[in-house]
Amino acid sequence: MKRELSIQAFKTASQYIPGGVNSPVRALRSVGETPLFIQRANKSKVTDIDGNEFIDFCQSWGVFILGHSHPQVKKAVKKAVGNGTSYGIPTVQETTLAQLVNRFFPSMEKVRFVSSGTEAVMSAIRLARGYTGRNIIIKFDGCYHGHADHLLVSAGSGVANLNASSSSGVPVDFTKYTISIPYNDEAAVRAVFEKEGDGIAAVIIEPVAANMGIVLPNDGFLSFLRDITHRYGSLLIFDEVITGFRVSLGGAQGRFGVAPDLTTLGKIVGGGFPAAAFGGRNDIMALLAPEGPVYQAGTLSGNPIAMTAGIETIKLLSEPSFYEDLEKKSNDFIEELQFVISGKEMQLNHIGSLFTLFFNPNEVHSFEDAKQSDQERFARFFRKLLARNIYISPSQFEANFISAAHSRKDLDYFLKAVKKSL
Ligand code: KE4
Repeated sequence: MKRELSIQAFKTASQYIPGGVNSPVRALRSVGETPLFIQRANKSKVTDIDGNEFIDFCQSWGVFILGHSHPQVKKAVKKAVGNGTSYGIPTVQETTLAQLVNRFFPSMEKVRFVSSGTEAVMSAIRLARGYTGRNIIIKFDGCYHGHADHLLVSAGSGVANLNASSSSGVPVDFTKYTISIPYNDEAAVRAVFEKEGDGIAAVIIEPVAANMGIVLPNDGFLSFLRDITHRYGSLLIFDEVITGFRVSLGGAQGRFGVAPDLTTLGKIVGGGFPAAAFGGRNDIMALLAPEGPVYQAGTLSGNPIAMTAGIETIKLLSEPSFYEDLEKKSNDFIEELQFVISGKEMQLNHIGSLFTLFFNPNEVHSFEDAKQSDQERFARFFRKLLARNIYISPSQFEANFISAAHSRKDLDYFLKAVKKSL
């Protein structure tokens, strides 16, 4: 496979951009590869600057549930750009997208848009602390909630590949109010509440963990968190940056029937543009400036082009049978993939159109379990798939995404390539 132009581009990029990338996981260090430099993307495929085409299961980290470059989204965005791209003055598009979010996430009685998932989570946590007057935040090992200082503790995703449990450059004091405990561990949650309960501002969780690879909540775990936070007057925050509009039109809270006090959204909600959101109960959101004393702001928040992309995307997702069809296609594919990996000392964790292949003989229900996986085997597997024109998410601690644009042919080709690569 000809890769010269990407290799050259990476060398040049590395002279001007740390690690040659604008987000660490793109550097493909954990899989021992040189990053692709992408020319264009369409439907299920990305094409690099050497002209190689790949079936893409990373999908800009879960943004493109419709597939890349959907014509209806593209058309609306092109039209919107004709009117200018940012005003720093309100537009009705922001209200329209807020109404759509509220319709499908009724727990989000009020919504505020920001430009990244990190910003959404950082703001939701400040709000939870402002509302409760408490400081402690409970998170779960292996969950990743963006790169705000106080959340880089036992985090997943790219942090999982750092040798420290969190990032350097974060003063110890900044993380003293962050307690990270094992995912799915009810006893650990109970113990922390018994000890610190009335000092706990919020529990934040990825209701389906996707940043240690996919790890599902044990039956009843989410409603357990709902009950215990109610009991102690703490808030429950669902970080649905990945699961929002992914595992159902109403996200994980819609699929599992557990309503948090605050929710963060990202990826799909911006339709491929830098936009994310946080929202929740009226009485909590009322504390946000300019109404209340909790400050939060952003020059490009609610950007009209991003809002347009989000609106068009959600309109398409809310068409009847979209999720039913995607779930059916995904389940058939998962069943066949399960068969392909049987006897290979691997685990396949999945829900809806999300899946992770763990190189691990044992089941994976926590970050500790995930970290037992054989990352070297994963790296070899990644490189073999890449050589067969398949791009999966480049880390054992990430999720893969099936979109409406992945054809039966794409999925069959993937299954054959997995069989050969194993
Ligand atoms: P961003 O700031 O990267 O937009 O969102 C942070 C974030 C928050 N919450 C969850 C559940 C997330 O998954 C993320 C970001 N996801 C990673 C991929 N697992 C982004 C990829 C990257 O870091 O380049």
